[in-house]
Amino acid sequence: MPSNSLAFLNQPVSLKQLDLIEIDLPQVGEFQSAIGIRKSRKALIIKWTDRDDFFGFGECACRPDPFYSPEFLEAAKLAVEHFLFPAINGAEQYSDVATRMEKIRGWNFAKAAVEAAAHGSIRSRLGTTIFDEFPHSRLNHVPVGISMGIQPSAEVMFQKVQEATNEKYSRIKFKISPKVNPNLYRELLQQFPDQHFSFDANGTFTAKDFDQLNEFAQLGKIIEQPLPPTRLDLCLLAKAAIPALQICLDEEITGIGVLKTAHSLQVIDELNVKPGRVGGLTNSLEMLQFCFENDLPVWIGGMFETGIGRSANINLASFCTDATGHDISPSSRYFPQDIVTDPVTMEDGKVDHARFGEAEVDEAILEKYTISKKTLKA
Ligand code: OSB
Ligand code: MG
Repeated sequence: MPSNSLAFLNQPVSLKQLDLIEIDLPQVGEFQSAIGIRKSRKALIIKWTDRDDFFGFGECACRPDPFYSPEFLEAAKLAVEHFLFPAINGAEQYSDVATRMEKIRGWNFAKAAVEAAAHGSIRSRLGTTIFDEFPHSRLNHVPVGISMGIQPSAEVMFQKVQEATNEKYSRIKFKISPKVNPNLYRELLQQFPDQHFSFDANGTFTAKDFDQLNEFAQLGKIIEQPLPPTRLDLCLLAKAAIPALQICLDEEITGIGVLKTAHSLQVIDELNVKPGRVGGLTNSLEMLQFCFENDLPVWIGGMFETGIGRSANINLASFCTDATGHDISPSSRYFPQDIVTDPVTMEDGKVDHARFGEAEVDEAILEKYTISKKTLKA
């Protein structure tokens, strides 16, 4: 695996202290999916300070509840304090950070935050990143897709689609569940023949919903995580029962092993990579590598990240040269105020990876939204 042999993995690291900074960032509006309604963005920001006072930040992007993944924010804080911090304390090179965390099962979002913070401390010391070494071509301008929450009426939805199309979003993803009427979309899709559409069910369809799932599949668009995670058996049944079904996996794919399994079972047509869900930057690059080698379409998802997590997503997205769009909308779509000095903006439906991949935290703004802070001394 080439991403395993990147020289960056051997970069020395040292740790003076790890800060666990919990923030509560106001959102622009509410977002409704099958998972629930989200009104503000709670996140755990990890700051890694090395012995020469170079520092970097990482974002733990899991939800405050266990409705997307088992990991939730309060618990992730405990996992970092009681298990991840003791495990990484004494790491001597970048790859050690991920390797030492392997003995702790799960907690991928927390691990990704710690790894990203270590990565940031190296970036601030050397000015280089792991992305600089990944041997694939990159886009300078990354196309942006929009993830649209469940809307109160067909009229509102139509209007939102019109707005997103006017703003040049290159793909519109609708949140769905078995409670949503598939007929709502038939006309809508016809009215925007040049727009790319997809659906995201967040694992809400089960074996008894195959008729309804078939109706969505008949619309000819890919469906993200139609069935619950850890149910590749249901993906197999659904693929056999519904020939039109095209599956993008999100929640299911927590590691390279399950990705390879899903691929060999032919139940995955596309992969959504989120660095938090897969446990970090190194794991994300390994997955991109697998997708490129196997011609599996891949794009980068989102968890409503602040500018910190968003910058990692943008870097990863720049390698997905064939993707229609990624869930990396501009900061202003999510937050009245982001915690970075240069919040992400979109031009012509694209974000500039060189500019927004290098996020710097505005520590005064970070402090303004901090609700708790704990310092762990190495
Ligand atoms: O399923 O992709 C998802 C946000 C939180 C949890 C799960 C998901 C999402 C999104 C966010 O769809 C999309 C975005 O960040 O714009
Ligand atoms: Mg999803």
